[in-house]
Amino acid sequence: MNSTTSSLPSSGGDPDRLRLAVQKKGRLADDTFELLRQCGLKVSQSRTRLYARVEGLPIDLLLVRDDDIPALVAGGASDVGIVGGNVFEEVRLAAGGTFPAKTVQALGFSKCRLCIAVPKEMAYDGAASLNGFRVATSYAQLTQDWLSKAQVKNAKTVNMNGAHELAPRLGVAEAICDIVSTGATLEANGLKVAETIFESEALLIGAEALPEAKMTILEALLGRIRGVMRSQNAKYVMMNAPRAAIDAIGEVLPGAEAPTVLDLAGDSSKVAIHAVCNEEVLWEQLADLKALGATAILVLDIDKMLA
Ligand code: PRT
Ligand code: ZN
Repeated sequence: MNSTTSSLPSSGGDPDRLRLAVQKKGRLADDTFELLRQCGLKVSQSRTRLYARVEGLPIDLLLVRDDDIPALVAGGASDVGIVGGNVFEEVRLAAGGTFPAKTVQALGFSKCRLCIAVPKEMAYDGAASLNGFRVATSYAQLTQDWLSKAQVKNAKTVNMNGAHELAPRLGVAEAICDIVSTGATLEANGLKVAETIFESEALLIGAEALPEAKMTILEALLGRIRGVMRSQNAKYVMMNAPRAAIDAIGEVLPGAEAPTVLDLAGDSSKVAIHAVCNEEVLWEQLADLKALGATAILVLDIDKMLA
């Protein structure tokens, strides 16, 4: 997380278009633009400018640093924004818990953990092992909050905006608190996770209240986002099966609503079963279906889904 930039755009804009603040460039940006694409929204202008128009719904994008997104939404310069839960929670805590923006929808991408890490060779034996430590981080609020809840004594945070993993070797801190994804950065720097203090994913955040026209656009956007999220997990499963096994097969199919059962031409003992499964379909479950007599089992991706 980096420090807030100086000049934020002022509020205003077209009252009939929803303003959505997104990260201009970085880890969140790619997944955010992919989500917009899957929602059928085309970003019509260059991503290097501050504003971009969206085709498909009346939405304008505000292209900014991720750290600025919570304040832009809270201050009314943007109606909604997409930001990491880690950044949103840090800013909310810094504001003392009275922050005029809320989570509208967790988006399920950019998943990561905020972790306290210590040198590998250190014998870590619970929170008390951190007593008296300096913790290098750019998440001072989340870290302090955790340290005090865990009753760690005399620990303090040292603000760093990058290269936290070097802090113990540089002698500026005994531990760090940073985002961990694969764990490769910690590993490469001789550190290990001591505590996970926050689980994060990208969030769609929004102003506490929006005018009706903008609320209508937000609901249309949310309908598409939820459709994309549902279709990412969902599979369309087809098979032929003995008529007598219909109920047993329904119990094996993960997260399936009532399956469609179709007669097969020329064989009254068998049927075709089609179902939308809302959860991952595992190889073990396919083996169970086969054991129940199912044949020609097909598992297909779903492109779009609207409930
Ligand atoms: O320029 P701007 O301020 O907009 O971007 P930024 O540099 O502040 O943020 P950026 O683009 O790096 O990350 C944006 C958001 O992505 C974060 O706030 C998190 O919500 C999320 N995210 C997901 C991550 C990671 N994964 C991640 N791995 N953010 C950072 N990391 C870094 C981490 O800081 C550490 O240096 O990756 C390293 C650890 O990764 P592993 O895989 O080695 O464990
Ligand atoms: Zn940032």
